[in-house]
Amino acid sequence: MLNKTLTMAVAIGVSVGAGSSAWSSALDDVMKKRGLTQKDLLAAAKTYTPTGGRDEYLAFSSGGQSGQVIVYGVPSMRILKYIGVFTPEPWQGYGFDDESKAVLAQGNINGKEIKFGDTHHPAFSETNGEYNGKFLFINDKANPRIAVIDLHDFETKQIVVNPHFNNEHGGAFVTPNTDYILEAAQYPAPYENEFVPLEQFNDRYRGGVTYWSFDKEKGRIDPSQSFTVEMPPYSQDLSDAGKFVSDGWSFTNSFCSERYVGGIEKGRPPYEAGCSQKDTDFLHVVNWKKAAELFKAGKGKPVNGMDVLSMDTMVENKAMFLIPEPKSPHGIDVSPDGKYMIVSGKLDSHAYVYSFDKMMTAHDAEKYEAHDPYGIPIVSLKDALHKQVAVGLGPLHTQYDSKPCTVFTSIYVDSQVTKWNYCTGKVLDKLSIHYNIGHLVAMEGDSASPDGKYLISLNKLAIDRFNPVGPLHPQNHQLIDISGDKMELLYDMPLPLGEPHYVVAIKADKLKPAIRYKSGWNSRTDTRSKFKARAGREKTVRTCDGDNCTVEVFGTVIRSHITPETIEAEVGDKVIVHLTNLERAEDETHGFAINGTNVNLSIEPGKTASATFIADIEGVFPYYCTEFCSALHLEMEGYLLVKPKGYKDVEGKIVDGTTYSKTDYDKQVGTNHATQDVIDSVVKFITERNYTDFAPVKELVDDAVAQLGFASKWQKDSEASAKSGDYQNATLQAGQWWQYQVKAADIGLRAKTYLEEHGAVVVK
Ligand code: K7E
Ligand code: CUA
Repeated sequence: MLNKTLTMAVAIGVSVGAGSSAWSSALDDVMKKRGLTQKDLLAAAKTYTPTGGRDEYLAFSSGGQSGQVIVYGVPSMRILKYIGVFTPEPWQGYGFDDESKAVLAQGNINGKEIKFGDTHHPAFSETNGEYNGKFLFINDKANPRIAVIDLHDFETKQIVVNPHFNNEHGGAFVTPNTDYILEAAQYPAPYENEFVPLEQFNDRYRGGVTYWSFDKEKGRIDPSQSFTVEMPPYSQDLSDAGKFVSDGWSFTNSFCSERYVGGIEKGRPPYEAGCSQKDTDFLHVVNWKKAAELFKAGKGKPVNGMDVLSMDTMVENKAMFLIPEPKSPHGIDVSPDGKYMIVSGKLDSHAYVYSFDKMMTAHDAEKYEAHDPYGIPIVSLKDALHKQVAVGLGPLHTQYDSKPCTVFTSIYVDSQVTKWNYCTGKVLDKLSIHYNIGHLVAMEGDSASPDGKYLISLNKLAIDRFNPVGPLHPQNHQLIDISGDKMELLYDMPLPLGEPHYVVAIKADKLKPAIRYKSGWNSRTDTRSKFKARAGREKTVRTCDGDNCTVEVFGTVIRSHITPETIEAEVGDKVIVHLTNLERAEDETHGFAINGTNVNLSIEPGKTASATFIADIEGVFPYYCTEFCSALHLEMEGYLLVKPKGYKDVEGKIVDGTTYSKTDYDKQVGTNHATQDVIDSVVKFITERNYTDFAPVKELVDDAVAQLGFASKWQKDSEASAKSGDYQNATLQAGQWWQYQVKAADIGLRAKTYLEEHGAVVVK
């Protein structure tokens, strides 16, 4: 097999070498053939990551309508993972195993299963305003929900449904020590789950911001400690939390403060017109620390099981005020030192820089220009503004550079990124992008200490940038070098999974993801699974309560078999399969799928996963491992037998398709001894060297030793069978002995290669 592959590779090599289209080893020649310029080569050199190389940053992108999160590396722009969040994701068994179905069910609304999410804004957990690499939060705009993803294993652990809002956009934004996760409503609606006519919009419809309390010990949102701050029926948009000087405050902008209600079908001008008449909308400034105190002092009123702090309570306690902001604002981004807030208006060509110091001076002195119709005081724009800068048409979002006062703002209408200085108000550079940029992300660009280096432009339209794939185009994420004075476009990456909005990027070395789970682990709850099975203790139990019978399997998977290899049930039985992956080896995931049942598990090393289904039709259902885990992966199989009710098993036993003699046995044993010689030589190579200095090799060696242990068990069985003259079983058992040897050899060779490539030295 190996020889065959080698011969093939050599043959291909020869034919390529001889053909006229061969690449030359000269760079010039390759450039000419591909039509590349020096500038292209330089850009390529800045992003190209050689085989085995790692990225400096990991970017977590919202997956838009896919309801997922997309993880990719920067600067290589290689996609590493899709994390199932609000939507089933078959590869990870997310939404298929019982454990993750329970997570998705937390997101049911009024008892109804919600099959998609519209993710917009991911946010990392923070310590003192710095990303700490522990958790990622993301919102669902369509169904107001927030999800918690644990970055220990990149799995979704929790979904909470907002009890007050019927829509939201301004989530998820965290406070500097992850005390709260902010979620702002978008389209106003009544808090109570009842019908209220649009005629009562001003009185009964409401916006607001929910402050979800995060239990850092448990790594979960605690709804019992969370509350909503009631706001007028303006369409609240994005938020950001203050930090350092502005810590304790949060900022939420809004559009449609006209409170316009459309109704084009009744002859009313559309929302579009009515929501953009005024020159300004409102920035909501909230003292969330004060609000949290008010909540704890019992000043909230429960609505749908969670407290609401009314506008009156907030105003009485001087905990909320408004500031006018440019027409139809969109993004709000607090500076790394917490002193400034940058807001851009989609229908204005300016970015507005607010000074926290100034707005507080006015607020403290109660110097208000007016009150809004709900009695909320308004600090004048003049009293809060630091600078107003013309940045381009349709500015949306802003990211901070590592250089002082330097920011990058996305300019939607002009399809540009504008680099400017918010201290002086000077525009420094403009770069065209392709096309219609939405958000943008600089490395750790919304933390307390942005890294600069790279900027990614998250474009709404790709149009002509890629090979056409039909009317629905991929999104285009463009990588930009921002290390110098001038921005330089490096690379286009198509993203074909929903419309991402925001992305956050973290230094890769802040993440410490696990390689394996503790054995028998329910990864969705992060507790030991009750259904964990150990090797040799697998069992299948059938119990009946009257006519209702349940077949429950406590099984295991390991290269290359599923235990049990047969599951027997009667038609109508409920079948529950729990499988524990016994592997400790890195990347040895096994899958489990059964025809016609939607059973599809991904069982990573250590994990226990379960599937429950009704065996509702009789028949024979093969099941198998869906991950190509080993040379005998295809043999990782079994049968679910669903028998008619009351079926009597047939007499007799299984007749082997092939029979074996002493000759076959001797031949197999000969092979095994030859294989053992190869293993011994590999073992010698490894143990002569300082292999214990290499952690991955030590793990491989542990795995190989385990495989050899299994081999010797089967060797003993096979020798015992041969001794009793049962050459049929002796041959098959010798075959199993050899299977384990092959696995050990495979692992040993991987270890040997690693040592060769990493300069191990002979020590004895
Ligand atoms: Cu600008 Cu949802 Cu943040 Cu889209 S949002 S771009
Ligand atoms: Cu396990 Cu394939």
